[in-house]
Amino acid sequence: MRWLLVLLLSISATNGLEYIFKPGPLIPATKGEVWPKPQREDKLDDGYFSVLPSFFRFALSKNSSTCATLTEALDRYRHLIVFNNRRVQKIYFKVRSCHEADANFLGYLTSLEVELTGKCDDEEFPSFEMNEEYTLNVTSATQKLTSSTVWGILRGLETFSQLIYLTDDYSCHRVETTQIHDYPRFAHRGLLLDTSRHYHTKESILQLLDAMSYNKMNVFHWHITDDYSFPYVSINFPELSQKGAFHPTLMVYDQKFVKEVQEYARKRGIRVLVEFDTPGHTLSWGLAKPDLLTKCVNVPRLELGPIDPTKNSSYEFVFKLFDEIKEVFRDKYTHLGGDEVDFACWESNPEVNQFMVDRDIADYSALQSYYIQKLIDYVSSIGLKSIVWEEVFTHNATLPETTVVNVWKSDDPQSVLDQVTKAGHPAIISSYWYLDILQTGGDWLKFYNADPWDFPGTDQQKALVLGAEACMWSEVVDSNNLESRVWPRASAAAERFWSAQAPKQPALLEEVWPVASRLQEQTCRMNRRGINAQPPTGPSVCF
Ligand code: CP6
Repeated sequence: MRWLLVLLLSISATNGLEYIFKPGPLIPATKGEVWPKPQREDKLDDGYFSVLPSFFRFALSKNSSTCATLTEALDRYRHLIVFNNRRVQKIYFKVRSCHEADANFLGYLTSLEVELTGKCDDEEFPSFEMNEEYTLNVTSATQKLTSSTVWGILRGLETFSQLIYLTDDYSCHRVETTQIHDYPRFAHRGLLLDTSRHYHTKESILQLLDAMSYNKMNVFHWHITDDYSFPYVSINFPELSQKGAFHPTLMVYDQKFVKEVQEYARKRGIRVLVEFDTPGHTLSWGLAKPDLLTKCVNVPRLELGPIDPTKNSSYEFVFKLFDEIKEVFRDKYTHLGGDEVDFACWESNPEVNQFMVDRDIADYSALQSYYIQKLIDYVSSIGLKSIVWEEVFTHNATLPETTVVNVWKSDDPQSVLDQVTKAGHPAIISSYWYLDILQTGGDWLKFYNADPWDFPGTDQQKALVLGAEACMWSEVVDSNNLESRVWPRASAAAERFWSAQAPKQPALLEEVWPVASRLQEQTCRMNRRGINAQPPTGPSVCF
């Protein structure tokens, strides 16, 4: 067997980490290390506490505000601390034996004090402006988590839960003394899920949100419709999903579920950013509304194209849909799409061409801009902020400066980011984190080493980068393989989006090894919590 492994590994040893990690030691898991790495973590000494998970509780400070979001989070994390540690432990047989004899043993940690200094409002949804900063002290003097917002408390609870580890003989849980002051590097740390190419079950979407919170990601970018299906059950236009979903009742997201997703996400400090992509990627809309789409004239294999930008009825329809989106989805931002508009159909249609002549629209890019400008103006008039894919910018639409541009193409993201931010637009960058593009073991390192600030630009331009997203386009992914495709590869991106920029990106084995070991532990941790994350790097074992 072993020679077979050596043979396979030497055949595939061409690039990436499979070259570095030739057969040798297993990838170790460094326990009690936090992923993503906190901005500031100081270990003052070698002291540690023992924890008996079943006896541990959170204690709200007497000065603390409280609300259901907070108390439910405390319950959730207490549950995780108790139950995610139930794999291989002798604790049930050795409950009273974690009293260590060595000088670093500080006693049992039976509770963590939690203090929310600001207000807590269960009606409030997380927003782009939310503050996620927290302080966590576990020292002989204080054991306390403090934040001015409930969002900061959520992040701090995640960190605290990760600090608890099981000793190598599987007998006792410990927390080492530590002082953490933490906050994100980028406010927008997204994960895009495409629910049109394949249907993703409700359970797997909620599970995805759980795993996002384990990695401190805070934006669920829901690419809810596309050419292949329209699973959103619209209030104003129920026929869209009746005709456009893969199944009219089983493979849809009804209003109840859309509410549930947003509530589930809110409780975890995650925003739901919905994308109804137009004018391209809308073939599934045409199943219920054929008149909405441009008729292609003698184009081989194409009968309908993008939304017809020449008809008033198109705008009336799309505006009415966005009226509904504004009511149903609670985030201030909405993603308007605007990517990959195929011009073949517009080119073929004489009425479209006449429309352009009449209005002095010089080319099809300008026609696309004509459409999207109208949409941006409308959406802004009803109080929503717009995010668009990069073509909307590169095709020279006249955009309000506040329009956020989502850079996604991989040919030259650095120069596009430079142009977008030079023009004063906020930007989100997705180009480097395509989870659907799969290499063999260790391809997380390319996700880890790509950086949103890696473009030539002034500090002022860099400040316009709101954050970044990892993208799960679902051409070959459904609920059967979603989790293992996303995790832990998206965890690599999550650390890049949250943590401070390292002075040097790891490349050599000795630089990569500590990161790989921490990611190994994050993977094992997700496994313990019921997430089917795949082994990140190479041969390993999780407990
Ligand atoms: N679907 C939609 C896609 C992509 C985009 N939009 C896409 C294309 C190529 C790559 C990655 C993603 N599958 N609607 C572009 C934003 Cl490499």
